[in-house]
Amino acid sequence: MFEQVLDKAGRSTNEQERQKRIQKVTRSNDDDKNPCMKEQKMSLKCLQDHNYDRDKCSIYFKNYKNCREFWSMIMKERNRKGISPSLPPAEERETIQKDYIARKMSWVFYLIFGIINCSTNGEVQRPRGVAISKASLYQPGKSFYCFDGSGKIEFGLINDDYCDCVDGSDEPGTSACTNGQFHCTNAGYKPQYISSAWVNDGICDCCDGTDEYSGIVSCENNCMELGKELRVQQQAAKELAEQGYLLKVEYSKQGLEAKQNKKERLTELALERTAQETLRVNLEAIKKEKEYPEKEAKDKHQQAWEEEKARRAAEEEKKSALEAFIDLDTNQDNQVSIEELMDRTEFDIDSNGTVTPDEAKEHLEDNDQVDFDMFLEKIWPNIKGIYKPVEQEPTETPDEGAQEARGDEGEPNTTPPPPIDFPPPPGSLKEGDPDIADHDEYHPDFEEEYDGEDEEDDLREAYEEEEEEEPYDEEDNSDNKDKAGDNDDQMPDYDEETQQLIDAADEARKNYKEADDKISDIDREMTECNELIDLDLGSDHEFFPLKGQCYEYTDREYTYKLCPFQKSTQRPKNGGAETSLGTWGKWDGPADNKYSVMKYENGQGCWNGPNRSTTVKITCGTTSEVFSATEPSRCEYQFEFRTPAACNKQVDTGSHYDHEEL
Ligand code: MAN
Repeated sequence: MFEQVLDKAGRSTNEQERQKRIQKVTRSNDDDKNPCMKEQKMSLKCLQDHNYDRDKCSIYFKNYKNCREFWSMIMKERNRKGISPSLPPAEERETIQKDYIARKMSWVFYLIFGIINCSTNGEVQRPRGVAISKASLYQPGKSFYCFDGSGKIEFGLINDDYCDCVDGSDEPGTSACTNGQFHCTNAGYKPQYISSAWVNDGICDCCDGTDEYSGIVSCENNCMELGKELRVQQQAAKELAEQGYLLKVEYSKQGLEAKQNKKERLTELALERTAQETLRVNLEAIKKEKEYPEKEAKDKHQQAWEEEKARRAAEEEKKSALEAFIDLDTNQDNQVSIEELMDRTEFDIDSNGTVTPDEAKEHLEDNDQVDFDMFLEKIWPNIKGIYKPVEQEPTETPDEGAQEARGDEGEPNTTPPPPIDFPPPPGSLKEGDPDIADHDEYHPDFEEEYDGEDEEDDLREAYEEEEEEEPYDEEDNSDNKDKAGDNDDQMPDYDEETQQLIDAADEARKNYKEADDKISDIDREMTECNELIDLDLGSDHEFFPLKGQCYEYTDREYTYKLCPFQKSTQRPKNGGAETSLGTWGKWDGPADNKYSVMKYENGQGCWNGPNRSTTVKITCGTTSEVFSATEPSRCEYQFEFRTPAACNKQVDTGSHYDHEEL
């Protein structure tokens, strides 16, 4: 401490003045009157040792000066209080020093007494620019060894303004070496090393001014002011850290509880899953059991429907044939003949405008005439593609009179097709069941129905009735009536028993699905639990409350967002899409401060560059917030984030600042 305000002015005094001062000092050799006797003697000894080169002893001078200032202050205080004598007797001085320290409890004063004690013990002997931690390497009267081993010189050559050591260690207090280091004690503020090349360069680098002792510039010692400012800041930081730390403790508690809860929940879920798995297996078996008869019944229903569709198609075919037959049978003798076909231009094979007998006969498969049965079987399939029905005048439809006129013989019977009546579900009818007979009539043979009933009128009536026929039994299929009316190709509803089987299978499927879904929910929750348990939320889980939160920071161009343990993003301030700046990667702080840096990786690709990534530097704060976001290198972002989670109990206020002089 004492060497911090080196007496620069003293360096310029001439030898005569210096001797006078030494004599004056020497006169004050009464221990009782001079409380700084020891400090004085040490200064004198130093001067003698260094051939009265006071530069080499400035620290002793300062030590002595500080000592005197202290006792002068004590004397003034005692005077004020009316204590006599104002200078305490020698035997009381040590107690007074200690009391003073106890009263003030200021590290500054502690520092002073530390130096005094050191000085008293005669331990402080070091050349200018040397930190006390290195003082032992500079032993007066002994050779000095360059730190890098590049040489050995006499003690007197230290700070002689000539660079002897390659590493500059012999010239800490001069600018002779460009690579040496000058130590500013900066008492009251932070000690500091500066390049020894800056010594006496006319610029005050150390706040105590010790780097400028040549006199070319006079440096103020503003260490105390700086220190005061620093201590105010430190105190504020300390208080903030203390508040933050209280929150951190709470955060840790929450984190610990959350993890513990998740562990317990995991155990519960594992048990639940086992039970649910058993249930699922049982329900799966029931489902299969119900689905088998369901499938059988549905297949049969489907098959019956296919058959019904085929029957309908055949009926349609017959209906069209009948229509054509009646149309072509112009003489209404229930035969279509060569002559009748000759009147129809569509049968003109060679398109010469005339249907020859041969052409007509060819269409009649070499017959002169055919009845309806043959027409349906042999002729219609070949001519239906070319046949063109004659537009009927909307006159009277074939009536009873016509029927009479035609007579009864040879006219096909056109009993309308029966309504569709689907069979009961497969397996539900047994031999002898009265319904079986009906069931057997399910696909009535069209031809059978016409056997022996060849009246043409019947044929025509049947045709007309057929047009009006509803395809389903109105009572039994009322629901389907509309559907069938709208779309004859739609499969009818299942019969009751099949429907019951379907309902039972549906129920079994529903139960199975519920159990299966429950297991999926359990698995999802177990994954979440494990993720939280495995997530490194700090040494005491203190970062837990940050999970699930997002923090934004807006600069001139972008709004940045940090969602801890999830992602970081960027979006243009004036609107636009969000860009991923990375997803949670890892803690990336140094080994001794792992939780001071977060890394978010693999963000959106940067054109011609890397995938975007974010480094988050974390410091202590009483609230959690991003307070800076920059892009130091293209697509590599840096956020500064403060949070109580980063506050520590042991706050480094920086007040010690390695003042080795202590
Ligand atoms: C966008 C932003 C910037 C980034 C460029 C790179 O404009 O994501 O931060 O530097 O893309 O092209």
